[in-house]
Amino acid sequence: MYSVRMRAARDNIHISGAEQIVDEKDIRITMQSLIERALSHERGKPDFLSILLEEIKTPIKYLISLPITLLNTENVDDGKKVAKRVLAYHGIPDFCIQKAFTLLEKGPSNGESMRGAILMDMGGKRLEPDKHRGIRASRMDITKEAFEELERLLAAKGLSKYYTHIKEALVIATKVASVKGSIAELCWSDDPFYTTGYVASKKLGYVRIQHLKYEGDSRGGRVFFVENMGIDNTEDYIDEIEKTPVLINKFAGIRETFNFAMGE
Ligand code: WAQ
Ligand code: MG
Repeated sequence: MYSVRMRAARDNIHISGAEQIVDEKDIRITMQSLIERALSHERGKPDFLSILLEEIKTPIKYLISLPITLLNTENVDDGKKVAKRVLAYHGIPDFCIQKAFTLLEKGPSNGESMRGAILMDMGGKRLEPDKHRGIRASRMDITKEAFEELERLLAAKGLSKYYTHIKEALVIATKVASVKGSIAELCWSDDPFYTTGYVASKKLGYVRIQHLKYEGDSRGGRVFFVENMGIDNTEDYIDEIEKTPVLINKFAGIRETFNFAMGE
């Protein structure tokens, strides 16, 4: 199988990135669709586009997706409050949560988006070696069968419009949650009109939260909250997030809760 990865930027500012794991026969069509995406992104036209093909030579790790929980919040205030409570439920200190929100709200790379994620330990320390690039979860995808199941259940909830965003976010969140050292992930999009985000973890699954930012805001990002770790373990952690190939071959389903019990 092959890993196909795309990223696009303008003036060295991240516009979009996406990737798939495909059979040899699907290489061309996959590259074409990724190029099309890069050239028609709502964040703007790239002046740099990279597309990369690599045969996967290490064993693929197969995972069941995190289950999705839908939280319907009223507005941004409400959405952020809920996201903070879900993070706090994991034992993440308040000052770390606050720092993560401030970073994403301001644009984590000098007011702009990073290509990858912030890595934050429980002392609030940022562990990513390059604070402009961040840590990029990579070499992962979902099988056709699992995706069809996801599609079917999303359609039943009236969420068909959001297939692509949800699929890709669920794939990243599932991979990140599976890596030893991960506590939880916070994410909202840098696409100006995509205001839904999530908190995800092994413990609670993928908690989808509407309204994590205002429409028109092109600041967003990801924070991977991790246990405190030494330099060697940080290197191993980053290596696994970025390099171990992962395929999700089963979708774990969707739950709907309005009254999320968070142990208060
Ligand atoms: N690994 C690490 N960080 C990444 C990756 C990756 N593979 N891809 C993107 N990021 C970071 C980067 O800083 C982006 O600026 C930021 O995340 C947002 O990326 O409806 O669309 O692709 O349930 O804009 C979540 C909600 C949508 C989906 C997330 O993120 C839903 C989204 P985007
Ligand atoms: Mg984006």
